[in-house]
Amino acid sequence: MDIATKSTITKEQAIALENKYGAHNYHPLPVVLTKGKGVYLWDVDGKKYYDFLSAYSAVNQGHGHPKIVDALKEQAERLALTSRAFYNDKLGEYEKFATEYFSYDKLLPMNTGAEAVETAIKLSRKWAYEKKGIPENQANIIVAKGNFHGRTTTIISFSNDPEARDNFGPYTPGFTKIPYNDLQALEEAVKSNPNTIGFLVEPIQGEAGVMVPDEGYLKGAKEICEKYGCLFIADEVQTGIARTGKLLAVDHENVRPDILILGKALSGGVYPVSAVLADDDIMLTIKPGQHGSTFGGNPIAANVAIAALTVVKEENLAENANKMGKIFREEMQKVVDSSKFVKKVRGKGLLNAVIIDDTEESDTAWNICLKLAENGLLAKPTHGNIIRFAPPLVINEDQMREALDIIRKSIKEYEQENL
Ligand code: IF1
Repeated sequence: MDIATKSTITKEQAIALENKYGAHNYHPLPVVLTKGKGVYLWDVDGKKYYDFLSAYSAVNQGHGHPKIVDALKEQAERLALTSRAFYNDKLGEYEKFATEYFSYDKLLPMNTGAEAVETAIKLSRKWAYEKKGIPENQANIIVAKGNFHGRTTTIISFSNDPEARDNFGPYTPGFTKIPYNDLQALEEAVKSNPNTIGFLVEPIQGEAGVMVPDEGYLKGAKEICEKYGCLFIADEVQTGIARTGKLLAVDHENVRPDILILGKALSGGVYPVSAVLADDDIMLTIKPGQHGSTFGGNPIAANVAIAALTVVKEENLAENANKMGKIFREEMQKVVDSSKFVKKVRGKGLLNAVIIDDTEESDTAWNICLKLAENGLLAKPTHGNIIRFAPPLVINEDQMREALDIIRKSIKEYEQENL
């Protein structure tokens, strides 16, 4: 099957167009992609790559999955959007499907991850004022340093990344930052402020460099929340939908969040679909007219999400992520042991990072990613010395071993050129 068809414009033209007419809010690797299938991407020159980013874990089910694409096409042709001013015949079906799938009473549909995080913040505040009796405008949410929850003004207000935050103030109050992976800090923060209403956390911090917390952290955090009557709010936008080897990353510790935030791979990446899940006691505090979105819960999103979640179960993606992730870390650990240069591999399932022995400000990770691209594998640095490796979860063992060959070869070449 020759999937790569010639693009109508060249790589240089495509990059020049973006540069001239697009805002400069990204610095992409100089690769111009035109096609994707499964774990592969093709650029405009027909060069084939392993996709080891998966659109930041949105494409867990692989590019162009026929079931998901069909769900998109069929629904687009039948009915795309009604707004929530009227009922549609797909949303309820999806809500039933997804709430049974994740075991919650209710689902609130949105589109992007940031919107879902915003929704969770609003929902927890509403609950806190109306059920917990917090005095007006005093609700406080605890977050972890190094967090990444999106790009809206409220969300960047509690980021500590200067890039994400600086010169975008004034900032939204009502958040307290504590160190990640520190239960004592969490308990002290909760105890010291009686207006604490919840703890918003990524089960593995993505942007921070795939920071996997100690075993027991999530369970401990949930217990502290329970003890003090505040909500455990899990942002599984990146870690959810089988990425870490379980359906949800919190499943590794059998923790059930009070509020669950999903996005990205909830649609398999073909359409922006996000959601907040919670039980009635919390969810029903938001009444008609108090929150919503033109596109949230549209029939395409609903149909696509059902298909995307079905694929995750049918193809045992969590189990495969677990197996393939083990092979990845085992093989990369050998590289770590034999290289002066590669310091560490860490991660869970197919959300992994390799740390290069260099400073955060260096361009080493970037240069290795250029080398990887040259050799046919796409990955993206996070910080100057960390490379994230997160292929679609449909990757098989032969593909994983071939990808590892490319990674080993690229690191070796880079070392030889730079030692
Ligand atoms: C970009 C990182 C990944 C997220 C979590 C919410 C959102 C995200 C845990 C918001 C989004 C993205 C967005 C992307 C970069 C990226 C990212 F490098 F910043 F950390 F995935 F690893 N919660 N993550 O990771 O979801 O509104 O984007 O749909 O370009 O900003 P969104």
